[in-house]
Amino acid sequence: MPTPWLLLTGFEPFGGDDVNPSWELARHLDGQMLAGWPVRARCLPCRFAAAPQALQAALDERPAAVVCLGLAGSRSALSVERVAVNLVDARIADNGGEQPGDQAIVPGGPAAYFSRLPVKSMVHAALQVGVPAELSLSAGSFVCNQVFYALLHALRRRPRVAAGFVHVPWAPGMGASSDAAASLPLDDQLRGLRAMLACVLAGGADRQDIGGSLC
Ligand code: PCA
Repeated sequence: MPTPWLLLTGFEPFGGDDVNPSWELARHLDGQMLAGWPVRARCLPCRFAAAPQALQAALDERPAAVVCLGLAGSRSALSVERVAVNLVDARIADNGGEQPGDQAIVPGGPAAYFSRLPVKSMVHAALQVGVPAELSLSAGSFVCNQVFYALLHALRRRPRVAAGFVHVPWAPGMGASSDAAASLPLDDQLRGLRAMLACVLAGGADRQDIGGSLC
């Protein structure tokens, strides 16, 4: 039986920036052992036409758990995404110059998939180590949501593979478009992420905390 391993993805820079903290985090953990699991990191292109295929190539290597990371530049906490929607509506062009609007990711596919990660336990684990973390009900409608949806769609017949998505903030001073008010030092992000991943790899049921949000 091959050793189970964790696939951790990040994204290449986009929107004119020359760095993406999601890939900096994934790259840092590449080759490390977490809770006895080897971590393999892959960098995904920020292009609608190429990201799902790049993800599929990594899934074909049969990881036992998958956590995808992406930058959410307006957020100041690690955001564990709960739901991926079957929608692309790009506010900016991707790195290939494409800007699709109001399209299904998988025509005829389910409207949405829920994360398969223990999302409340992950938020709790990061908060326990002093790192701001939150649940999020929307991964947006750009390439991150596309990858999150494609991930859960691709794994729909592999129910034992834990899989989901975490958005990360800018680190201070990183990226031309970074907003100092919404940033978190990379070391803190890494500490919170390690705590979250340990929780994923422990494989337990999610916490039953009172949560959710009111509008
Ligand atoms: N963030 C973008 C795409 C790549 C990334 O890191 C998003 O939130 O869709």
